[in-house]
Amino acid sequence: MSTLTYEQRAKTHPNKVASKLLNLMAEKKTNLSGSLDVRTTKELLRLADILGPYICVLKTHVDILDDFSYEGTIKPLKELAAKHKFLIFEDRKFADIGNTVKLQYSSGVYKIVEWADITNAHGVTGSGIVAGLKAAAEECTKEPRALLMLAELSSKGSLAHGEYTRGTVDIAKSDKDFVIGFISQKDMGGKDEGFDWLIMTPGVGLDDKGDSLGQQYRTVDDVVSTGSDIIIVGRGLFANGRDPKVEGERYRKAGWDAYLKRIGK
Ligand code: S5P
Repeated sequence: MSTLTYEQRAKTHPNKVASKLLNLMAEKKTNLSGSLDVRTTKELLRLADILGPYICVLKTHVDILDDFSYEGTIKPLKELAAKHKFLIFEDRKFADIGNTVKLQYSSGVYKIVEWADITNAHGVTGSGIVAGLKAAAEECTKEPRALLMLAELSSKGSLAHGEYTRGTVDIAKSDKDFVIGFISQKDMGGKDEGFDWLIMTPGVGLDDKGDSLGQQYRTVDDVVSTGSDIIIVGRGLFANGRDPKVEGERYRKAGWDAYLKRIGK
């Protein structure tokens, strides 16, 4: 697990999205990613504007929105990203052969490659998935793009452990520039081979242990102490009448304090 500061890591990271992200984390003093699984663009933009000052990454599932459009949803979201300085991560969880994910990433209703700084993929189909997504990123946009591999999952009974996780880490090694890290619950190593993977961890909650559909929550201190660089928090920030402004600052501070502890400051 990295004990370097985010600024130090920004200087040497081979991927432009990752170094931009590490720099803005240091500048805003936040390693919090807000996961906004809501059904309307209005609610997405409302929460993005309130949580913007506290987050480094806004994680979307645009296929949940009833009223998605590029003009109505993405354009104003991009404006908020510029205003508050956060990156956009579409949690698409690609899981098909290279040629299919290349099309899924670049075409259809969502055209994710055109607007999401970061997306993610499962390793189940093999390393062609990385090559396919990278081909779309190179052919369809001039903007830098980055990929996270799903190495472990937070949900009860997940099959992503042991050999599967190790195989996914091997797939990540196939592209040092495009794959910037993992969705996982802990550090995935790689330092001795020259990789500086970012670990982004969902299933984080300070008030609940889980939900009725298999989600499991760990505390901020717990996940950061096992290697998480960025904590992903969804319902902990805005569900059950929670005040997103209050919870945004609470999780930001908890994440930042845990990071300072890890780097020994
Ligand atoms: O292992 C995982 C991976 C992901 S990306 N577990 C997860 O929960 N996620 C996502 O993180 C999930 O799709 C959801 O968008 C978010 C967690 O939301 P919360 O409301 O439970 O914090």
